[in-house]
Amino acid sequence: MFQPEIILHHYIGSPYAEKITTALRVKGLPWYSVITSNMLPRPLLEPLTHGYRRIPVMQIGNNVYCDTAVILDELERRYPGDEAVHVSGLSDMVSAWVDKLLFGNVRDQMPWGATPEEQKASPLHAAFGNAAFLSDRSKLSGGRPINTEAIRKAQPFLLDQLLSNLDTLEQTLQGPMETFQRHQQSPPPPAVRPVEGGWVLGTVKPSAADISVFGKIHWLLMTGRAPEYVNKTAYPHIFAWFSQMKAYMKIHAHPTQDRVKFTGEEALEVAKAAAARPDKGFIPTGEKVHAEEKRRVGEIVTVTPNDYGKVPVRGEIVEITSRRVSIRPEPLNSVEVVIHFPRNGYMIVPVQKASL
Ligand SMILES: N[C@@H](CCC(=O)N[C@@H](CS)C(=O)NCC(=O)O)C(=O)O
Repeated sequence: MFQPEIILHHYIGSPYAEKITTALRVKGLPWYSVITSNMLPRPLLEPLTHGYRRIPVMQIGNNVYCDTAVILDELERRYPGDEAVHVSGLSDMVSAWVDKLLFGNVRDQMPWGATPEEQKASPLHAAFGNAAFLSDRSKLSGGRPINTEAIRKAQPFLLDQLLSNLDTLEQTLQGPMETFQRHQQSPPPPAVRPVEGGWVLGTVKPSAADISVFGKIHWLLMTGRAPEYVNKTAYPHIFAWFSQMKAYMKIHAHPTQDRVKFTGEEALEVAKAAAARPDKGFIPTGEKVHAEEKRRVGEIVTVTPNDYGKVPVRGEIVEITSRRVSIRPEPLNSVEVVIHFPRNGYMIVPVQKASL
């Protein structure tokens, strides 16, 4: 059987991982799925990520892609397809709104501190009631203990912010959905480009904007509390769009190699084999770098997320472009990798060569 190139390290219930599984299904790509723990430690992932602790992580050979932004970019670069998933800068702007605002709104409505009785409802409830998971998430966001009682008390008030952003989404989808429904009733003449679906940016096929929004709405619906405030009556266009996304993925997902199970050990073997190739498994993209760029290939740096999970990853720059930085760390357990990060949201700081 043909072996998928893409390996996704993820766990079920991660809204960011859901963004990538959605992208793979929209694009109909075959992929291996390595299920990780939903908290640290992840000993089999560490030789690939060198301290970067967030999920998902995509691996192709010994190239390791950290953060959904660079993962989506790389999927589009390697597997462009007939309709770009990216729609100029607009889909990036929508994704930023989703990841910063909508993500926070939905996270605030999670079943924080679920009681043993509530934990029976779903794996999501079990995680949010698990003391070890809560302590892991407190470390992720800087070490302050998470006061689940205070969050639960604030939830009704935080909900107003979620609803306000869902209203924005509903309004955004109204135009594209109505155009789609009109075209279904009376199709446009063949000379006019067909409108297949009413997607967030009014595109013919789902764009990165749809892919980003889908993960967070799916996460929200997993809480099970959603019907109280998110339902078809209040948000008809969001619900119609959500069903349409699910139907689209059902039709377009790779028919036989969607989510082929793989182990962490097998993934490490793939990385080692790729590093043994003459090009050491890495070919630069050759893409543009900003004219004012200060960092250079060959420099030793640390790359650290700006927001949370701020663990620096140290290595030598092998490529730097306007959108990504790629570094080669000192191998861990003899696994030579190149790690790619997006520029946006990550700080690149030079370190003394002598101290590497
Ligand atoms: N900006 C990152 C955020 C990823 C993120 O926050 N992932 C969550 C899971 S949904 C996470 O890693 N939580 C901590 C962990 O799993 O260790 C991305 O787009 O990939």
